[in-house]
Amino acid sequence: MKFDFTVVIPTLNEAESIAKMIINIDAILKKENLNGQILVVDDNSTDNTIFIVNDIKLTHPNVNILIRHSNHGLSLSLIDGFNEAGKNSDIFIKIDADGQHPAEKIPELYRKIRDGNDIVIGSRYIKGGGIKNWSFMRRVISRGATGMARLFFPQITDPVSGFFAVRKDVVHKAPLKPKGYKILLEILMKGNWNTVAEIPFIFGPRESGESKLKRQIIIEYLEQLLDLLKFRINH
Ligand SMILES: Nc1nc2c(ncn2[C@@H]2O[C@H](COP(=O)(O)OP(=O)(O)OP(=O)(O)O)[C@@H](O)[C@H]2O)c(=O)[nH]1
Ligand SMILES: [Mg+2]
Repeated sequence: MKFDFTVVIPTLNEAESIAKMIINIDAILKKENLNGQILVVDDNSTDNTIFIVNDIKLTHPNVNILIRHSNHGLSLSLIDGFNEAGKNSDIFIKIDADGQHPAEKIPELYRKIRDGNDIVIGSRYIKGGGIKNWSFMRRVISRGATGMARLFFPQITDPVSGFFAVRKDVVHKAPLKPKGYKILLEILMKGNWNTVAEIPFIFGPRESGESKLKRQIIIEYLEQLLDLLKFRINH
């Protein structure tokens, strides 16, 4: 079956929120009459995530799960997820499982791609966007991370957002590096795109479950920036 787009949700032990997330997205798609599928890309969670998604799958033919047994990691999961999604759709929308990204904005992300944009980014830093309930320290780190990425893309306010839509052609064959957390930055740097748009969103607090954000991720991010700098110099 062919779908107009795939909503890709990476998961690692998100049993507390995944059912709510899928049901909410599915309801939005139905309400807006959109022919989208939902693909969970799970890194072999040790909680009930897989069981819960498989259960929903029984009654929702547009819901699927890809379970990864090796080479765990967020970016690698998304690359695999895009490959899987590309088998029956040409537009991918990435959203987190923990309720921090507003699923109500999925139709707008999709429509803006359909209007001709190659990438549409949910931005925390344009008018109407923002961040809720973050500690001072996390705001500072996030601002720093975003500021460094903006040196590469001054026209984009949130090049490290985790909430975005992209055309298959942009990522297909792009030499994306599987390391790190910031896949959008890789896509912007190495993907095959011409037009990008941003829409505002409020990054809410994690609704439940545990954060996977570790200190290691900051080091990986700096490595990623260095790699992208080399890439930019060589291309
Ligand atoms: N498949 C897969 N998913 C992951 C991995 N790490 C994180 N995720 C998922 O990626 C999304 C983002 O991870 P979070 O831990 O929420 O990161 P964050 O939003 O920056 O941090 P918090 O604000 O603390 O939630 C969530 O849906 C996670 O379940 C991973 O290694 N593999
Ligand atoms: Mg989160």
